[in-house]
Amino acid sequence: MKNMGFRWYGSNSDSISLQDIRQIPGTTQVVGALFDIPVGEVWPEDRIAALKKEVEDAGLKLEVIESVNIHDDIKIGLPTRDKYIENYKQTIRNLAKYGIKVICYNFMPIFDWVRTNLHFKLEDGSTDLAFEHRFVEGDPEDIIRSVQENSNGYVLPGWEPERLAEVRRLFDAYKDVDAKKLTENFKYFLDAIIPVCEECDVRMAIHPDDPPRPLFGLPRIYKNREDMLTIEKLHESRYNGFTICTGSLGENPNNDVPALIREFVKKDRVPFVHARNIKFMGNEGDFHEAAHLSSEGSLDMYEIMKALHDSGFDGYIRPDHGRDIWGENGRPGYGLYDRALGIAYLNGLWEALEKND
Ligand code: CS2
Ligand code: MN
Repeated sequence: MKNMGFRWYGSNSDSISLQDIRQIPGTTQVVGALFDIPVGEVWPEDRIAALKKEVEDAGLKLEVIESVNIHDDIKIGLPTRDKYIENYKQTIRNLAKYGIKVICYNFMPIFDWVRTNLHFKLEDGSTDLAFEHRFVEGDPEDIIRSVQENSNGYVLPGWEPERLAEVRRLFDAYKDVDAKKLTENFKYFLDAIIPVCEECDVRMAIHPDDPPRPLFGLPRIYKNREDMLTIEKLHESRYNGFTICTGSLGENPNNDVPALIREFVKKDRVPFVHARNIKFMGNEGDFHEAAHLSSEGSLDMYEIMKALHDSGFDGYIRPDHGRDIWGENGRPGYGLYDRALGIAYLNGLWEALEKND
């Protein structure tokens, strides 16, 4: 696929080098970010320029940013949101100057993704991330502690220690924010930034809630097709787009991921795709992540790639999380080997689909 990418955390905080990425066949894009800029602040031009140069010097491209995170004051709807929205607009303008085409972000309160085990052991001895609902019935601080203690010393995206240290204050701040209020605050944000995106030709791609269900009493607004229909109408523009994360949406067995792809790619609302497989355990929506191959999980990755192919998808795609295999002990979910295998497989499916045309 022409815009196959690989998420990278930067030379200071990733054990994987740009050269490693360059050596994965058929990989042209680095999906990057400035992870050390505190959420809400403007991303400085010189830092964006330096990241872009580093990536390009390695023979790769930087056209997708994941993520420019949204300050909680915007999601809560506090008066201070306007300042953070202005900063966000400036970050969009700065990124546009350096050729960024897509910004992946999410609108989840407090937490980004949630897993209850970062080293879930599979039969073959590999490990991956898992979610079992029985572990999220208690205190959210237990989950935070367990994620932090099990991340091999790496900071995981969305789980920055400074932010989570004030989790009690955040829960309090969200107490009057239900799904309706969160949606209104989302519209306020989109109405402000999408005109800037149109001007600068940068497409926003919201990531689904992961897992796609309310957690700890916090609302979730991108869980399924209905939510997608609501979001696209909040601000009608191809710049108000979706990241279709096959794993996150697929974690709800009622979501028909290929059908969602067909519907929203045709409407030109999908600039970015995360391709990942998961395997259900039991009947309560518990799952562990799986190798990308269809036979290893519950999602049909061929049908997913076929849906992309048939609907003329020409956006950016990356494998999402991978397992830890072959003795690798990296940032959980973000090791080199299994994600590279994922790319080889996805590119193989794509070649077959193209040749069958
Ligand atoms: C990613 C998220 O690691 C992951 O699960 O998919 O951290 C993702 O970057 C955000 O939700 C998008 O902002
Ligand atoms: Mn994802």
